[in-house]
Amino acid sequence: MNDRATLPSLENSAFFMPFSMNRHFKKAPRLLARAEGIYYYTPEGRKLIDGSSGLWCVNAGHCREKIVKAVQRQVATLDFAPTFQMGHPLAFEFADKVASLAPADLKRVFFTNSGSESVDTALKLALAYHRVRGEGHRVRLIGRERGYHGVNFGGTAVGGMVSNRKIFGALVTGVDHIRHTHDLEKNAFSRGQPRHGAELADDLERLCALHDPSTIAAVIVEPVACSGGVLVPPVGYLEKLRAICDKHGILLIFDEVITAWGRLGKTFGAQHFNVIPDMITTAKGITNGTVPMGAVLMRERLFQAFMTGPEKAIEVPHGYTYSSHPLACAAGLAAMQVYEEEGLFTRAAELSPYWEAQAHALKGLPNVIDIRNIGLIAAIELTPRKDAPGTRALDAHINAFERGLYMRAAADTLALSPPLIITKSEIDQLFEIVRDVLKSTD
Ligand code: PXG
Repeated sequence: MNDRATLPSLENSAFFMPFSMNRHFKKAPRLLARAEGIYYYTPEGRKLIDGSSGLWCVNAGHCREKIVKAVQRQVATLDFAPTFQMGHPLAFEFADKVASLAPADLKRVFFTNSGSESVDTALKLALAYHRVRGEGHRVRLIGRERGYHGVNFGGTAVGGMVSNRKIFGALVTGVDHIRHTHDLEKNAFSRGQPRHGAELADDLERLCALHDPSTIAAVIVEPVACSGGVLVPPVGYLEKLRAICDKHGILLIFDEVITAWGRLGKTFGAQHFNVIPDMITTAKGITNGTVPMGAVLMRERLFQAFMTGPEKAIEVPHGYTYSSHPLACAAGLAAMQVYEEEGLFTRAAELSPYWEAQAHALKGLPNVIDIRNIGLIAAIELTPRKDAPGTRALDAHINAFERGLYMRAAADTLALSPPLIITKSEIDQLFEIVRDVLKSTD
């Protein structure tokens, strides 16, 4: 086992790290060398609880044998196969598997390689759907403040986290945003869905009045806005959004890159909230994070709208070289098997009251101004330091790493979302570390 002294300095490394404080990190790196179950191990062999499922993706825990073996077998059998005018059986099998788990008639599946690609795919499909039906005037895309939809152009544009947008210019035209749902005054320390704020969905009516609803193609929201600070939708809010979209012929897209695959105790967040969108974007847990993959699920009428022209014409000129990559399909099929055999989505639902109780027991610790939770997600919002917003949560993240816990920080909110295989005693250990971290981060 390497120890820290023998590791080379990373200060001049060529690696331009994504979404990272490159210079700060490289001076004192936090490296992970190995993983198993709910644990990461550092190069020095120190064990950490993975409190964030990697980046909200390793829902069945790390290095699961079934998934590892499936990928190993696949890479030695069919390493790559095109799916432009060609195919390989696993792509069809996996699409059918995903469709079989989807709500209502969201039974058609377009594969991508990430959440960002899923989002941009869904936005393009929304525009194209209206266009092929003779409603090419529907060109506007509506996102929500504090939303996160990945980093491609469309997703950045409909995204609503200012810090992720402002240095990238004008992005995409014809985009607007409804208000976010965060309301500390009315909803602080809510357990599960907050009671106040369903009426915030009416902000979509404001944009319909402003732009004329016949110019709006789609609204995209995360059922739970995770990267923006774990903003759980108020009771009745998603239902209202659905009703307003229906009234005006606007497509509703749920970005379920995080909320799918058991995170809320069901396959999809749409099933948890019992609100059916027209498209679902997903990624991450679709392969348990093992191989990059994403997908867009759409309702039958959307798919059929494209299946109209001559058979010897490409229906939608869109797709990626690696759409339905054989390794991703193999990993995805194996991941679904693990999820099902171990009943992990039900397990998450059953654990969530315990998870909620342990999270809310942190109330009263220094600087804690809100605790939010849903499914196996919890967030702890801290008072920002005067003139240095975000640094308190960053320090807590580093402090936690030193104490044996990996957890994400977004602005001044700490976000926890462990693998769904976590046990009650491991939940206790996790929150014990969070407690120590909060007590020792000033
Ligand atoms: N949509 C949503 C809702 C997401 O959460 C993406 C799209 C983009 O997915 P890709 O696979 O392109 O990264 C995401 C990604 C965090 C964190 O800790 C969240 C994400 C990614 C990395 C970190 O909040 N979400």
